Amino acid sequence: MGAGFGGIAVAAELLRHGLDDVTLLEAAPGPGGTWHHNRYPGAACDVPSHLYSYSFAQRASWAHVFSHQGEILQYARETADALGITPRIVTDTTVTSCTWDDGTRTWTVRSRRTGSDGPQEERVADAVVLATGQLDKPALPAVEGLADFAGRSFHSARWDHAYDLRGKRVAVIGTGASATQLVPEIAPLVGHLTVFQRTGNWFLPRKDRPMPAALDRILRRPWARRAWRRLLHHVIELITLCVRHPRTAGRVGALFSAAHMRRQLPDAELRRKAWPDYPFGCKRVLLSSDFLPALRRPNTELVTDRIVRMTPEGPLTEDGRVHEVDCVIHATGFRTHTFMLPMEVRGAGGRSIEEAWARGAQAHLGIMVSGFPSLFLMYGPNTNTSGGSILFFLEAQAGYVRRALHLTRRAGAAALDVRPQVQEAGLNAVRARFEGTAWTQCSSWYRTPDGRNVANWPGYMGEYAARTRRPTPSEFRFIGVRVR
Ligand code: N01
Repeated sequence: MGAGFGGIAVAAELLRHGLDDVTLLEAAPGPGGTWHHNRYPGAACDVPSHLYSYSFAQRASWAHVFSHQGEILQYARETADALGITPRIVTDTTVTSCTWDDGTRTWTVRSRRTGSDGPQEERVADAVVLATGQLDKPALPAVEGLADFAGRSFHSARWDHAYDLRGKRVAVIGTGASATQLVPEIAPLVGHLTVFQRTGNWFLPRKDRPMPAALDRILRRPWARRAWRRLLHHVIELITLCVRHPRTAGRVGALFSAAHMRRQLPDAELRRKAWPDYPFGCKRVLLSSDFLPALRRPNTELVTDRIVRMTPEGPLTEDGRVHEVDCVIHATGFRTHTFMLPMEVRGAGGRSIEEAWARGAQAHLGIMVSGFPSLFLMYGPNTNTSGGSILFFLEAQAGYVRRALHLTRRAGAAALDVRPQVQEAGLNAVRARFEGTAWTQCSSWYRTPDGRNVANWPGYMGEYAARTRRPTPSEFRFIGVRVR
């Protein structure tokens, strides 16, 4: 399920290893996942393109050091085409349920045309992979009276390109990674821009520039690309080093970030308002060299008073001010702890994933949930990264899925299920590894209201690759006898 980068990664891995009866069901009209949906002005990747790309489908050349949304979407499409995945993608198809049958030892996948309540289609599968992402369901701010607003409003991930922002009074709610990219783009167009910030952020420099010609020439050589990727990999792991060691490396990261922010915010009052009040790396560190300068524009105001209600004219803040605007843009992130839900997923004995996740989303290595045989998650619980490339994690997961399916074949079984004690032990290790890290020191989309981090991998990318490289037969219960 899903033909974003996760679905494409797993399909590529399976096809490459001769598991070729693969179908991808995609709710959107085309592949690309988050890069299909997020088309706000300035949408780009803050991970350098040579790392934010598959190791098995390296591009000879990228137009920018940090690619823009259009080029990344194009890359996803081109990869799916080149590897024979595109004809296997069934678009406009929303999966409503996946049900395990204890008798036939197969999954029944029900779906219907996206947006319709018409008849359901049914498919039977030996294994299912849920590659629906962590950041697919836009979240609106929990502000009373949102529907009362009389102007235009939309979410950053569902940008209304038909709405002309030129000369308008615009409010942007939120100052996360999406807002950071879109604010500098729209600020010069709009009449007035009000940016509502609940919490300040740490910033590191990121210049949006075309790929330097000399570097591009060098990187056209495969060996140079491999070396460059390796270098980027290690440089980017420094962010995780800072998060893992807030008292040492984290302090250095904070000093570096503070110097960048001070340079960009010479005005003491604006600097005070924008400054974060939590340790470096607790929330995602934002890579931008143009967001803070955009706040200094004469037509831009940063508001840090809390929004208490939405009125027909615009947001009302706690100081009693109504900020009259024509348009409200919700750059307020995603509902992140629900993963594939509201899809109905029922495993052995008819147990639902909600029951299995009554204490919060959890999965062995973020990939397998005990009691749900031959069901795999891509970008599942505890596999997000604060600094690295998600594509690196997706490739590790794709490899794990393929190896698990091969183990099943080799065992002559119909399916495999991770043992509950293996999942529990892995989860305890993951939880223990968060202790003492910056992630535990503020609230963020990574954490549940009771403070558990269900989104992030607590270590380095390399550790995750090592942990997922060899699924061992003793970790699983093999079920039934293979008949096909
Ligand atoms: O969402 P977010 P995002 N009043 O949840 C604020 C990935 N990504 O779409 O910090 C005022 O980070 C909220 O405030 P607070 C990346 O993994 C990657 O920006 O909760 N503000 C926050 O500022 C990222 O982490 C790229 O106090 C309110 C903002 O809304 C993830 O997507 C680019 C509010 C939400 O920030 C999500 O990023 C973009 C309220 N009532 C995104 N409610 C790359 O470049 C919420 N907020 C790869």
